[in-house]
Amino acid sequence: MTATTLERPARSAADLIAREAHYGARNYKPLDVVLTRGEGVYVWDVDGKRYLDCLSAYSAVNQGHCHPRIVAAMTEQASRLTLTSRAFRNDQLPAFYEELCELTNSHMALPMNSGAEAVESALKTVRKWGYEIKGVPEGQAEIIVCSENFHGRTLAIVGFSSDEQTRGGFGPFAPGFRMIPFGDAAALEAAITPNTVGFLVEPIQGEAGVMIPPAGYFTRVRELCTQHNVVLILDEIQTGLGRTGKLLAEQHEGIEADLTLVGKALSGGFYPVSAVLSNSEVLGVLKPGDHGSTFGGNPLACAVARMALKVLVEEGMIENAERAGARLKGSLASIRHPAIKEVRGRGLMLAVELHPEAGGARPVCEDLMARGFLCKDTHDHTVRISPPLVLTADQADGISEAFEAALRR
Ligand code: IF1
Repeated sequence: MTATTLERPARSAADLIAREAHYGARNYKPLDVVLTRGEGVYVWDVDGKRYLDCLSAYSAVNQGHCHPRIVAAMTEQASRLTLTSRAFRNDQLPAFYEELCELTNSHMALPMNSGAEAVESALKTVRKWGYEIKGVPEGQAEIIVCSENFHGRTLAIVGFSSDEQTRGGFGPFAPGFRMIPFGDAAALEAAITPNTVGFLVEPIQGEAGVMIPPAGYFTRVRELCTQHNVVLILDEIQTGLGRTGKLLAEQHEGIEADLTLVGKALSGGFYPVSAVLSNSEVLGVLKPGDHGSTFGGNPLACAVARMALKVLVEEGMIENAERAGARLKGSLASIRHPAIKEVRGRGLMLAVELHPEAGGARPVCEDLMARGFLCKDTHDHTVRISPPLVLTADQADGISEAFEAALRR
């Protein structure tokens, strides 16, 4: 560090924003709020103003910001052992496997870091399963995905996105993917061929605007996948770990996926931790050397994730998501305002869609920010509301009151 850097005084929000704009890649356009501290549902900006976080880092902070028990687990493990690589064993990984598999009713788990890596890992695994177990001819495996999906930012994943900005300019892309409409079981049936190895789908499409499929869709999807020997891969990276009021969103549908992907809240937002959960023998096709990651399954990640799962369950956060979510959805739905087109969602994964004439979701988010509530717009007209799962009834009421006031302005 140079002397001038050391001598720099504390910076204002405007100055921090300017430096970020100068040195950082410009792949985001965040709200102009510079956060420096968090606790539970609240975050504070550099000027000391408090906000209720209605995004939870896209559901990574389900347990609330800086949960003290996760802080303790992380700092304790950080001063003991952080990384061994998988060339050697560590004493946290077995407990992480055991606790994660028992909680989610899985046979096996594959630890990774980001959500996109978990998705990539599942895609690799189902292809290998297809060749070795299903008997698909080499190089012919097909994976079915849904339009309006969001599964991450890697090349294979953006290659099967239907969003022009997500995929545009990044080709050429990997072959072997077919796209069908979300929520349409007949389209799935029509798209399955003898070479179909997997169907990758979100239980509720998040980025698409919190889109809930028709009742019975997943029952039929499960039947079709079983009937045609297709691996059902549910991306629960956003919907999983309590967000919708159940541990996994599949429980609302009464089904079990073959592969379930979790990430985000698996660490309570402390650290990138993801996993592929296997409820069949699909993960069994991976042999030593087939797949891996320097950081996947590291002892720091495992210690953090173990505590993140423990507090989620022990502190009743999943039940609270159901309870507080029902209250918040009810109060949002009771707002009588012509701008509101629809209030939808499950648990604390909620969205308010505005009519196109209402002037867009971003101005509403900016007004909410001024009132001390941080929300994120999506697809121009939808405001997503997904606060941490420790939200109280009063805080839920505060969100809908602020939302109504923002609309009335
Ligand atoms: C960004 C969205 C949310 C995900 C599902 C996998 C991943 C994600 C269902 C990849 C990630 C994030 C990424 C974040 C924005 C965000 C997002 F608006 F883009 F769609 F949450 F709704 N599957 N979603 O939602 O996980 O590799 O990021 O750990 O800025 O790209 P990751």
